[in-house]
Amino acid sequence: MTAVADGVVPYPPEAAERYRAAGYWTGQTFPALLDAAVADHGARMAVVGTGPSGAERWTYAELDARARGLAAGLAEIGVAPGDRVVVWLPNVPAYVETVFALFRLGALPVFALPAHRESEIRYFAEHAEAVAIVTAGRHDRFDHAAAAQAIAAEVDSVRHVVVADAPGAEPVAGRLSLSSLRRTPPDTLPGDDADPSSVAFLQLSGGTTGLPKLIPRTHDDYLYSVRASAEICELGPETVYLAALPAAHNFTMSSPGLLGVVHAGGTAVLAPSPDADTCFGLIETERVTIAAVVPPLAAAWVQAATRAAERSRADDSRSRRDLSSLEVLQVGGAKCAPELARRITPALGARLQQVFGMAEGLVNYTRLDDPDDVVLHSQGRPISPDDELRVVDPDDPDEREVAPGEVGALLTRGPYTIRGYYRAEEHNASAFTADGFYRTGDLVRLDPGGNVVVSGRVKEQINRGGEKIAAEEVENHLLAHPDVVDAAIVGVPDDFLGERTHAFVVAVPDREPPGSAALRRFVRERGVAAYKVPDVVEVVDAFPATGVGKTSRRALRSALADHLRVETGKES
Ligand code: OOB
Repeated sequence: MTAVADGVVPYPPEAAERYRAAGYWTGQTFPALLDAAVADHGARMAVVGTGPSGAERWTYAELDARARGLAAGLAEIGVAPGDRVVVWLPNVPAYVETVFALFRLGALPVFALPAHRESEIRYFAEHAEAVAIVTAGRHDRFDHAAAAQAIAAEVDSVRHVVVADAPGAEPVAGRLSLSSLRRTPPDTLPGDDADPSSVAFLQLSGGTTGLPKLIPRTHDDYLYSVRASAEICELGPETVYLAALPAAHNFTMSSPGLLGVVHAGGTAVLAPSPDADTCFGLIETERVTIAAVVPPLAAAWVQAATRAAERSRADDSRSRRDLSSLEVLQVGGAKCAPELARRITPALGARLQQVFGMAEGLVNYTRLDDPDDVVLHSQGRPISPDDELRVVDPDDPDEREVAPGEVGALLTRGPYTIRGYYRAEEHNASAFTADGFYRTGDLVRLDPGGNVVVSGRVKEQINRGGEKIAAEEVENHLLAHPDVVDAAIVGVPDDFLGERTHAFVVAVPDREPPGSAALRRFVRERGVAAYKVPDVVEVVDAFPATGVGKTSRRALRSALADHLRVETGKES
């Protein structure tokens, strides 16, 4: 198996030196992060959530004992330092335990989302040469464990499927139960002396091309962003953070997220579902102080709180959830419209913080003491004084910067932004500049205070309520259908999601064209995350000519989007 470092573009030595000298990279590792929390806050509550055997509450000392015990069990079945392990779990306490167990072992989590399906997980396992998949049993009406077993049978490197189940559950052939792997916690484990400049895990990118990319993050770079985020968001031991979005997403993990909470010695509450009912209940009972959501979820929470307020005015006997502990609601992952932003504090009583980040690195926050205008109309400013942001003319081959305040494509480089995707030499050549700036694909302008205002994107990706869809990936799935000769996906403005997907398909001539429902089913049955299944599939005779000679996919998609706007009269 290839060592992970082989596929990683390292930070240039002089940049690394500068980031160390500036005090950003401190040499802290993930095991050391947990050690510090245990030393300073061992008896405080670390994780609250619902697992397969019901409610769980673990202090830092308990979390650590579990993680060490599981690390020992994983070592026993042959998971070794440097090995990659796909973590495909919903928001359950075992997620936190597994991630820290892998860190303790010096093994690298490969983070997958619960919504991912066989097609994505198989690719992550293959590309990372994972030795194991840790997953749940049935969740969200889908048998994750059975899918993981099918993948293990196909992918040579995958030797184990570990399922987070209730202790004492019936054993199933071909699976290991996570609870049966727990051993007496040993005192030392290989990850305890991990090299802080080495890669700690592989995170996922939404992707713009056929396949999602893996993002290698080091202990040094990632933990700098975690500590600095915790400070910007004013986390402390009294913080109670609600993880409403998937725990493995970069926002939930580190902005400041679950890891920021560990750094601060606070409590992380894992919501089994993001809906307002579940989350409002948890906010009330756990006295949650901060939560992170994507814009459509913020809108759903605002609506639910507003309705509850109206009901309680009409009928005093109806009980209304007490959300008064909630100080901050972070909104990010997709653009938060000012109209939505304005409704948040009146409805939920919490301050709004906008977060514009990316798994590749750069994260921007509006600060908690920013004036309303900044909080409502911008996506904030970078974490670090050494985050370099260049706003360039997207049509200029020399990528010259636009005039201050003008809209352009955002390029960035800094102490926690990667220099390349994992094992993706060809893609890296276009995704990064020669001097190491990441081409984010976002169109932005900077206001006079240095705050970023996101206005659109140049990348070929659809942002469906924070869930990222690479147009090409879905087109390839449609093209696999025997009756399809061409396919193009465009984003259509949507009041709730920001964007939804519309697929145009050209069918094989002289045959009954496949119906829209059949094509959607076809994509779903290829085992992709449900959010990637096109919302609408439209079969057309031919694609419009784009007038650019050799058809560029981008020109084609934009022509189709224009055609849709004319048809529906809807402006983007
Ligand atoms: C977060 O990370 P990813 O990797 O899922 O997606 C990154 C992309 C950005 O390049 C941008 O296109 C979009 O998501 N985005 C936003 C946004 N936040 C992210 N677009 C407009 N406004 C925003 N506030 O989505 C992510 C990672 C860490 C923290 C927060 C979000």
